[in-house]
Amino acid sequence: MTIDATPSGEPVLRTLAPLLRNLEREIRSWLDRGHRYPISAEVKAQAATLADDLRRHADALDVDKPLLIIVLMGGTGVGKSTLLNAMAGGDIAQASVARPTTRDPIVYYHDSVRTDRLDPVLRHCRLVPHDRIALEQKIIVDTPDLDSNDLSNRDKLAQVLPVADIVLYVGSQEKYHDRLGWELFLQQRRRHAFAFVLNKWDRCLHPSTTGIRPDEDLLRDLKKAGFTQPRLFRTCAQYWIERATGSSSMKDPAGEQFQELVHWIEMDLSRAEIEAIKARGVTQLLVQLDETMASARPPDLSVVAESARSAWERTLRDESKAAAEVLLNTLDPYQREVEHHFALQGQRRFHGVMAGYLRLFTRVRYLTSQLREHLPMATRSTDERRQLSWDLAAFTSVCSDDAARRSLDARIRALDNRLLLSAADHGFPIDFLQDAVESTGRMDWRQRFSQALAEVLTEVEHDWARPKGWRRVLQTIVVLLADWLPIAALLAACGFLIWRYLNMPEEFRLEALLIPPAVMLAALVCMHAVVALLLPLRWPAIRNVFQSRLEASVNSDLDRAYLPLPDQVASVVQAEREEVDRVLVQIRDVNGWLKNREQAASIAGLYGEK
Ligand SMILES: Nc1nc2c(ncn2[C@@H]2O[C@H](COP(=O)(O)OP(=O)(O)OP(=O)(O)O)[C@@H](O)[C@H]2O)c(=O)[nH]1
Ligand SMILES: [Mg+2]
Repeated sequence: MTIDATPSGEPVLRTLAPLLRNLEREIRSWLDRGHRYPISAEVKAQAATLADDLRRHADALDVDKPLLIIVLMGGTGVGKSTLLNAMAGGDIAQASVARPTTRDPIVYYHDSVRTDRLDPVLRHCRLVPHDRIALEQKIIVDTPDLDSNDLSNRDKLAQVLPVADIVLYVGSQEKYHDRLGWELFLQQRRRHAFAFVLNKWDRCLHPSTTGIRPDEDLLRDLKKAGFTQPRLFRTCAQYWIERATGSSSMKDPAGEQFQELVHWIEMDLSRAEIEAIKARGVTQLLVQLDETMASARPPDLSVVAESARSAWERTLRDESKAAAEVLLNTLDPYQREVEHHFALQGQRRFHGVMAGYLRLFTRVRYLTSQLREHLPMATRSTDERRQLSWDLAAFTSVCSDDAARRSLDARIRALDNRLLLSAADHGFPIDFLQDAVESTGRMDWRQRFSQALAEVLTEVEHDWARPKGWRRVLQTIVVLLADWLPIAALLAACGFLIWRYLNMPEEFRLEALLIPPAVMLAALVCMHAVVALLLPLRWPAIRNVFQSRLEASVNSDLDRAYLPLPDQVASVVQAEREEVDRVLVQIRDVNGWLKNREQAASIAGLYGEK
């Protein structure tokens, strides 16, 4: 990575800090928002941890000279503290045969570094300053072991690990590949740069019982873990301690590389390498963030929403048919009342004698009708029209309540399930739809059905009373005839009587006065028959019209309530998907920015390839 200083001397990496802070804000506000698409607690926790890491990296980069943090990690007794002491050339960390020895992390840093610049995690450790200029930009941290029974030691290591730029994984001849340490390494290898130390090299020189030297065995395993050219240092820390104190009882072990390790830390990890490692750390963080966000990316539901919608159309059509039938069945027992009501409405078309005759006839005919007792009537009003009307809303609400009691409520609940299952069959995840469908199912369907009944009843009545086309012409003629023919018959009969009286007075009898009303009555009866024949009013005749209208009305109600749901949910999920995409684009932009500056040659071996 070419993270060289810019001509002004300012490190390019520093410009990364605001980008990372911005990304952190994005992630946090995404986490704070409610999501329709369920995001697992694990992904949320991971995203929150990564947001913390972003902040940490941003703070670490927002300086003139970034500090490289090298963390010693390994099992108890492998010689981490001895190694730090040997590098420091003094008794910095307590090292002993007691297991475990180190209880608190020790931060070995240059005295020019302001401690308030250190990551808060490090600030709370034991701080040991030094004045070695070669380690000016480097901080070495000795940590408690990762494998003793004291679990608080592991916690302390876990707190320090996130700040590590390089993890120096220390092992010894008997402990370079213990399960706990290796698992931790595998888990952390993608988050940090790794270098390896095989300490107690003096004990490694003789092949083990397996016949393979520990360093070769370790290299082989590292290769399997993706580290093809790892930085491995074979050291004998104790030898250098003893040498410094002049009490050396050990011989110079062949192939020992402690000085190479010191040289690597002091010299090879120059400013360019430090910035490259820092940048690489950011890249690794961004890759993880990318994976985490990608796993939280909601699917595109637009296509499945479309097919769920068409499947729902069919289901709702069937359901409307069934619901209309149930509602109509509740009307059937009241057919006489409905006919009566229609008859009363129909009478309004006639005037004069015919109107009076029909009123009388209807009253007699429906004498047995239970309309008045059964149904809420508005008969208390003095207004004649209202006297004839009935309370349609109350009637339909009685019917729809009855229907709901019988089966409509259960049908709606079953409908919810059918719709959800059918959506699932078309690939629409039920979880997203369940709430919306169930709350639609909980709507006041009784009231809606009652309204549909009332509307359809009014519509049918309106059409029946005011037909269109040829039926309108027929009705006008019939009504005209019915209104005038009886009067004309009466007048004709009267005229005939007068004529007879004037011409043949001797033949006139008093009973002859009954002829005109009889003729008029006959005309009324005939016209009534014609009306009944040509403008029939029977429940079975209007039931079919009523059923198809009711079906259409219920269908449009159900469609309006349910059909938009898949699209609505899909578009909410789509908006969430776009939010995630926006964050992903930002992550990839920053990563691209870093890749463009990649050089990596001198730090390649510190990273695994998988
Ligand atoms: N033979 C040999 N012994 C060593 C070497 N380095 C360290 N030791 C010894 O190993 C023992 C443990 O060393 P420490 O430095 O305390 O080990 P540690 O890894 O810090 O252990 P914890 O603090 O418990 O995690 C000490 O008695 C050291 O003298 C070495 O290179 N060769
Ligand atoms: Mg120690």
